[in-house]
Amino acid sequence: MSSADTIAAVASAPGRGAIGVVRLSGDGVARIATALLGALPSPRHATLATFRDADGLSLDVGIALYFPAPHSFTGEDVLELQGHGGPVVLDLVVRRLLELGCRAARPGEFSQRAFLNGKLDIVQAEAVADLIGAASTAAARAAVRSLQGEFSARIGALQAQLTALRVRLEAAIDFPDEQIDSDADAETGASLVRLQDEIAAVRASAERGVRLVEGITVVIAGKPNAGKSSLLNRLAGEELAIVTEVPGTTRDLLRHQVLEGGIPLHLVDTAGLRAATDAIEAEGVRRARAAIAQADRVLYLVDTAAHVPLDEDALTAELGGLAPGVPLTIVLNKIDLVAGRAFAEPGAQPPRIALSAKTGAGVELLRAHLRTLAGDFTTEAAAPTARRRHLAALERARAHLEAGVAAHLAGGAVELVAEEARLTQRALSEITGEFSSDDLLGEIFANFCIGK
Ligand SMILES: Nc1nc2c(ncn2[C@@H]2O[C@H](COP(=O)(O)OP(=O)(O)OP(=O)(O)O)[C@@H](O)[C@H]2O)c(=O)[nH]1
Ligand SMILES: [Mg+2]
Repeated sequence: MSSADTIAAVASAPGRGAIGVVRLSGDGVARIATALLGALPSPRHATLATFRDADGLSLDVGIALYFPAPHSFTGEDVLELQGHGGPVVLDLVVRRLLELGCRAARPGEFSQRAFLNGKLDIVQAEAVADLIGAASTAAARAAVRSLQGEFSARIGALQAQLTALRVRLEAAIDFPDEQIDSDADAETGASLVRLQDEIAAVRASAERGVRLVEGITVVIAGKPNAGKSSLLNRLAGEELAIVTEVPGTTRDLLRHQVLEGGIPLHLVDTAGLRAATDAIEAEGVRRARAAIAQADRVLYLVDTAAHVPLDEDALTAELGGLAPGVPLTIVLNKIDLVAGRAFAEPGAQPPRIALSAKTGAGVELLRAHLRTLAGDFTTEAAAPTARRRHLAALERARAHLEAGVAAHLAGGAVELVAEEARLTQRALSEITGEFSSDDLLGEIFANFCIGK
């Protein structure tokens, strides 16, 4: 497939650099290359060339690489120019290319063309963006795995099983006179159950993949003065939040990101939970509760010095006031004031850690705990990256399959089971892009860098 529009963009990062890369793709590449360089470079050979303007004056001297279709990133004719990496010189080259009939590429347009020409599926194209945006080595490794097609292959395997199932079901619909024997029926049931398990496994892996890219949100909560802001500052390694002995110091959410074990941790300091004394504090407490409800983990701080001995019943009652089901870790703070020792009981329900945000004693135990929590999502060394979009599609696939299983178990019409199998397959094909609306595609590629 070729494209009438020839697109051009700077592919290297903005700013000054040793080398700047300009990329072109489309039908006009051969003509434009000849005009710019005086001759068409031989395919796939690095050719030293002078890039010239309309009057034949030199704009730059660099390397030209010509990749004729279909053996290129986009599948179209591609020219890559490696010149000097100054913003002005790169701009001159791009302007000359526009003069010669190129159009400025939109963000992600090269990748979009690669997708349209069957060079990449959507998951792989997204992995390209994830690799470029990776905030940690773990995320970068996972993105490469997706790029190499690992995630796509798992979806492909599910699709193949669904196709086989649908062929069997359609045959039963087409030849209704042939009595469906109980063997075939049992086989359909077994396939459905197997598919359910496998979709659940892919979903769990995708969930870890999303965590790896997005990180986990850790909300620091507790009563006023428990030492929440002190703990945030300690974990961040800088004095971000105001700390005073006045209860109710923090009123707003304060966010800071740290990397722990290669996973981004989004720390959120919150206003102390109590019956607020004024409208500002009331809003702060409302925001704190909202943050708690959405947290991947809540560190619930208790001022041990103010509770000697610790009243377990009171603590249980306090925790009962939080949103139900929030994953909690109890942090017993200010152990320096009670001459207590730092300890960690990660196996307790909920886990407990005693520390001092002020002296730093025990903070390493908390860090280790957080690393383990983040790792819970990512321990599977082979997890490829994934996105929320994929999770949503897997969820739709799961729901349709479940409906299919229910119809099958209820002895319902084969047509019903077949229809749900078709919808399951359709939801899965949205992931790799065989069945995606143009709007969705546009949205995905619009989030890419220009030149990618
Ligand atoms: N001795 C001791 N004091 C601490 C410790 N952690 C915090 N504090 C003190 O406790 C007081 C309250 O600390 P903050 O960090 O502001 O507490 P907070 O939970 O953010 O309080 P609010 O924002 O008002 O809800 C300050 O005077 C801190 O210096 C600790 O581990 N040991
Ligand atoms: Mg505070």
